[in-house]
Amino acid sequence: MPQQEGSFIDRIKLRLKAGDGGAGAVSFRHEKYVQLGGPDGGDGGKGGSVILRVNTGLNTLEKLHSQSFYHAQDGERGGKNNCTGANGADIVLEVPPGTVVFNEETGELALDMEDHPGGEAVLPKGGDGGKGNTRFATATNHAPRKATPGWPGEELTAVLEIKTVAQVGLIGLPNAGKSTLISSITGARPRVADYPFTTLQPVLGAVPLEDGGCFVIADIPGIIQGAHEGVGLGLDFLRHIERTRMLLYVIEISPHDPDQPARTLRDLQHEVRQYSEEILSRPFLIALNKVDLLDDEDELALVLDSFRAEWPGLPQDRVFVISARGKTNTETLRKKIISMYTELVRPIEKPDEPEQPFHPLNG
Ligand SMILES: Nc1nc2c(ncn2[C@@H]2O[C@H](COP(=O)(O)OP(=O)(O)OP(=O)(O)O)[C@@H](O)[C@H]2O)c(=O)[nH]1
Ligand SMILES: [Mg+2]
Repeated sequence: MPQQEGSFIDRIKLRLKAGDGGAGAVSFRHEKYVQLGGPDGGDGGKGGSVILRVNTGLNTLEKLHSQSFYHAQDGERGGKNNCTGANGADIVLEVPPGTVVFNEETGELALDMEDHPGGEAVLPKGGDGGKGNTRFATATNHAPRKATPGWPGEELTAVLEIKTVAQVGLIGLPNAGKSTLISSITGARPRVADYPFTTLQPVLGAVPLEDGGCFVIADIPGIIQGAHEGVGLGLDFLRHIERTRMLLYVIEISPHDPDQPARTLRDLQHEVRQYSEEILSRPFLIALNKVDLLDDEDELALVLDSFRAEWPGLPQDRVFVISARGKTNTETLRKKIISMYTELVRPIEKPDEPEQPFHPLNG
């Protein structure tokens, strides 16, 4: 997965204006001995469009940020001799995969690049050219003086946002070991450090599947209590797990407070709920990380007891005790993520026995 240096910008506002169509021409042939020949005014050219094109090597909107107004070229006027005016040139804006565009005035979704498998979409569209007077010649009117102006190009004040394309999302407090985990189960190599908010932009790691396909895990910045009120980096980054099918909560085990992990999960889910009930209701796994910090099995037993007391209905195969750094149990977790994901995307074979939807246990 591409990781880029430079500033990460995942939301920008741009004024986009497509080119106007050129006007049709009013013109008459000049022929020897004929004072006024027939009409020969050509049509105007089409205005250029603004085209959004996915570049899979990008993960930021930074480059588009250098300008706030993009104007595709207008079409040229029609000419004499039935010459059609030249079409205006399109403008191509390269965007990262998963980019969505909102109409700033209405707030409505104007475009999701994921709905365009070819990776290209037109928004806004250039205006058609006007008609030259040749087109208005009739049996009774051989010398029409009529031509039409070009159509105006569409315009849009657009908000472009990246909604990362990933199937599994990591959620956890800062410093919980999310980036360490993604680097131990995928090829991604995000920065890992012993301070909160090391990760400031989504990092993607691909997990290959046996059938040759793969899915993508997204590591996002940590969220903390009060994030929905803007504490820490806020909840905005949850946008990058909106497209996921399942979540993996990464929770640090505290050696001296066995009840902490259960409280942390509750807090995390509370924050996710403020952002989206729907995301919260997605299937999830829990990785209790940094088990190496515990002195012995008894301490681990206390943590698990407390977790079970707080979440009595939680199936046991959803909770993994791991050390992301020491790679303890990470392979088992990786296999579970793969099997759970595969199960989720598999077409339902027995329609009379639909799967029960998952619900957060405290919901
Ligand atoms: N002891 C121990 N330390 C770990 C383990 N996993 C991660 N760490 C350490 O915990 C610290 C934070 O790890 P990161 O992977 O950067 O944590 P993060 O959740 O990505 O943090 P943010 O990006 O700030 O949200 C680093 O110093 C890691 O080396 C583990 O299994 N055991
Ligand atoms: Mg990180």
